[in-house]
Amino acid sequence: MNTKSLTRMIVSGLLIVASGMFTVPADAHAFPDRSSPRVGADLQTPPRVVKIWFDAGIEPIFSKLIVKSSHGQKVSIGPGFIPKGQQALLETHLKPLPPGIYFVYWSVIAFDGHHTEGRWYFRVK
Ligand SMILES: [Cu+2]
Repeated sequence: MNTKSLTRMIVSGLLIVASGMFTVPADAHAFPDRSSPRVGADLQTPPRVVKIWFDAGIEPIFSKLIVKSSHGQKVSIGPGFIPKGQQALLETHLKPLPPGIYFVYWSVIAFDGHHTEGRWYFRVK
């Protein structure tokens, strides 16, 4: 084997290793990383928005964020949205909230096509 073909073999081997390192794991579905308000928060001032930051990119058309009162009345405006320039932030605006407990329902499809959803609450004093 001459030097040229040996070099070619080593280079192609390195490329295979490199592409393996940057492969996104198949289980990279999206889970909440943090939120505003925080999960279970007791708030003196009613929030005007709810934001959830995810640990992976989410699909805009399939991702939903809805907030309901403890009586099941929807208090968020629209289905939730991903702000321009963001990939992993889901947000919704809220109607003015009287004191009470509010449930946040989220449902997203990650870029890998996997669905995750959950529910948490916060309280306005
Ligand atoms: Cu996944």
